[in-house]
Amino acid sequence: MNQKQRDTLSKFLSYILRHAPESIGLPLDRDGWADTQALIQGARAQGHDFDLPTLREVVETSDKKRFTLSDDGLRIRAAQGHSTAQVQVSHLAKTPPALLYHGTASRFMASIEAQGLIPGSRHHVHLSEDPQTALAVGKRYGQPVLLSIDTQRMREAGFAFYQADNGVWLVEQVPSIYLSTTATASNPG
Ligand code: HQG
Repeated sequence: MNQKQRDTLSKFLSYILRHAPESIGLPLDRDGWADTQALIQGARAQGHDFDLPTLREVVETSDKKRFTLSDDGLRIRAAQGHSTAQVQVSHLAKTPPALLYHGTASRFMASIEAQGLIPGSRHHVHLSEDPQTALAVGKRYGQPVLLSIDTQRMREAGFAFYQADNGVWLVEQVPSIYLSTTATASNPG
């Protein structure tokens, strides 16, 4: 399988395991797990033909470790990014580094200053330990803006942080008082 084929399958898996499992009749449990054979069969019925070794290859080569396979290969889930109401992953609350980052686009900033960061259609706001990763996420939507989040003050105010299998940090929302704009090469502050 070449990189382009892996990307196509990865996008399909993100769609199914985060957003629309019902589109192939696939049940997910509350923690997001699907039966791998049911996934393979449901996908095949919709014209997406792959086997377990191929699935394993996509999981292992995913740049953001988007998916987790159980050790026995029987179950698979998306690490984070869900919007489907079938899933409510019980992530463990964990103490994050003092600063986390969120990348967004300049056109969203007026709204973010007014409302803070809100999850949109997903279940959480996604934060990164790494400013470069956050900036790359922001670039998907336009002129990128890097925001840093004062997690210590948020924790003092009672906000819980969670970490997904792949290291992405999750929080329900970030009120704007905890946000600051960080200067970058493309955004000199
Ligand atoms: C913005 C990628 C207006 C927010 C990454 C973002 C991530 C607001 C967009 C994962 C707002 C939501 C998620 C407000 C937030 N007003 N806009 N009040 N609050 N926004 O895609 O964080 O490649 O749902 O800044 O690694 O961009 O898909 O979230 O621009 O972990 O595996 O609303 O996607 O992973 O967009 O990205 P998204 P995101 P994958």
